[in-house]
Amino acid sequence: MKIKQLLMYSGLSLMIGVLLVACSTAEVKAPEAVLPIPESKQVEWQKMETYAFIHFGLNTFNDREWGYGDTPAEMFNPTKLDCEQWARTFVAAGLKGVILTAKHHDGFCLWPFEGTDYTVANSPYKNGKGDVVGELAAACRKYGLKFAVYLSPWDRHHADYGTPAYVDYFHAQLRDLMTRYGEVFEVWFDGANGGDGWYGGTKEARTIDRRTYYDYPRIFAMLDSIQPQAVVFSDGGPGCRWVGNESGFAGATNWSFLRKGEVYPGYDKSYELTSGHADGDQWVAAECDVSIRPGWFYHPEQDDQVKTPRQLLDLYYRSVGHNGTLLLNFPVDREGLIHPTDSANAVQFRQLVLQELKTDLVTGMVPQVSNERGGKYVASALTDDDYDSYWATEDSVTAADVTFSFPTPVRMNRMMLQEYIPLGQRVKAFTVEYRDASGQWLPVSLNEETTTVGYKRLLRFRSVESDGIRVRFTDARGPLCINKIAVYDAGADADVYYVKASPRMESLPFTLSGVQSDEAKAASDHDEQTTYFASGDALILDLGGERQVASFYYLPDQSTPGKGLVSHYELSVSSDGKSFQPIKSGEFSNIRNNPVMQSVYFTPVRTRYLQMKAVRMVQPGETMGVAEIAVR
Ligand code: FUL
Repeated sequence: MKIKQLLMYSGLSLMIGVLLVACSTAEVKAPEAVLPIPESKQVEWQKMETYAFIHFGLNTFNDREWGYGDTPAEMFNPTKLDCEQWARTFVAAGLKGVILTAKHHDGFCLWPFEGTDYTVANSPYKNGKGDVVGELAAACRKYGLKFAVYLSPWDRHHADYGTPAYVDYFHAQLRDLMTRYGEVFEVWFDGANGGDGWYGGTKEARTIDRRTYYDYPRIFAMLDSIQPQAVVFSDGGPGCRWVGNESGFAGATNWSFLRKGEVYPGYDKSYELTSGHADGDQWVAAECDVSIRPGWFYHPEQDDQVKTPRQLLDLYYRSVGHNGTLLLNFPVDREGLIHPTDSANAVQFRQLVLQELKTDLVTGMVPQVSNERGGKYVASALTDDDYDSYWATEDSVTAADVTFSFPTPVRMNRMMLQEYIPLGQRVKAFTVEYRDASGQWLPVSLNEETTTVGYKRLLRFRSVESDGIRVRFTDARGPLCINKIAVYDAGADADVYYVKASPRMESLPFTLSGVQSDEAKAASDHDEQTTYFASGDALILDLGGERQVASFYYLPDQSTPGKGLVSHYELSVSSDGKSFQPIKSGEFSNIRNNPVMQSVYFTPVRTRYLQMKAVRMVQPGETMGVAEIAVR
């Protein structure tokens, strides 16, 4: 061939080549969506991944988790309140926004809502001129954080609670909150509803129909018109759902779906929410809420019980890494500040995440795939940084392998996978394997199932040193649409996972009166997984002789759902074990959803016997379950 001919020929083939590529890109259609799919605001919300919660209000000052509604507004007196300090902490901890308890169950408003006098306007804070909601909203704008609010439907202060008049009040209150402070990214409606309360001084129990009382359809319509970008949280959504526990984790299997109309606030099968409904027809992804301390509100005695950076890291893997978001609560203290231990631990947690997932060993690599749709939906899309580019399989293919090979062996122990959720959540099962020295593929060692992926799945597996790693997608609800796979080496400590700390239950020595010691053991063996079930409605602790006591501790059964949970108690003392004097009674607020250690403090008293009586159980008729008990 002459040079000229050759040039013409290669020019022609280049043109043909370019045309072919152009045609194939143009021709290959994106996979059809597999329903249900998220609204775009739900996708943007999920991309926030971690954000803060603030529990602050009268409970901060009265040492309660659920205020009864009778604490005077004058008790709200934070002397150094600084919302900018909160905002700086969140930024340093990598949190993308914050949700504030504008009103908790006690009915006290952190903004000067004119529909009630139970607000900051009647507190000493800034001589009644303060507005915590407004101050936090401004701090968020200044520091580039998103802002949102929690508004408790239950109101233990309001005289009309339980009647239609309260529903009007609640809707007006929400409208006021939604129109004063600019855009909110989320609106948080709690599931705890109805029960004892002050209710304008009547001090009674009021029940409501949790499905219908608040007229949620009207609320959602209001929010759609004035805050259309807001994602609405409740046990069942519609924007995002509760994850079914207050410990901060979702199931390894976690579908972002619910069956429409089934889950309502206070839903009794809340354990289903940890994994969602695989056959659901509504997109309602999970939000994992957890407090950095045992309680949601500040209690000084919990200053040394702040979750460690490693504990938070573990929760991150089981929330964000399990297709959920992490809503991390900070109980602001009595001065109005985030306690230094809480902020230090949150910031170090962030650093641990960044350290563990610092270097993506496969970034920019083009893996080998066993099937490819073609066009733009090719293997190279798996390792780029564009959220909207993804690898997809052909329509009929719901199982495929993705294999990464390295020139020399590398250490690997973490993996991140993301499905392209705007087109739905599809993956039902997958495995991860590495190539051993003899070229054989072996499964990596994991401590959880590899089923769903969703928005994000993070895996921790025992370190392997290998020149190959592959993901085998074995089952899906439609063709695969995967936008990211990343592989990391989290360092030399990568195989040391968090080990659950046993609860701090030091106690004066005691025996349980009338109970065989081997039977009673479960209540004081420092093992939170063993539970003693009492035969009657009371436990009598015999201290063996007169001792001074000032506090009592009760860790309820830790199984899911918890058994034998005490909701109301009475403590009494006796020197002979027969006639008892009551010293304190009250409620273990929120014990069903947050079964952490309950502490009761009382005026120090000398006694030999201390009795805890279960006045009311969460599930009437159950016998009292005690994982651990202590007295000091
Ligand atoms: C619960 C409430 O009852 C707690 O007090 C807390 O606000 C938590 C986040 O939600 O259901």
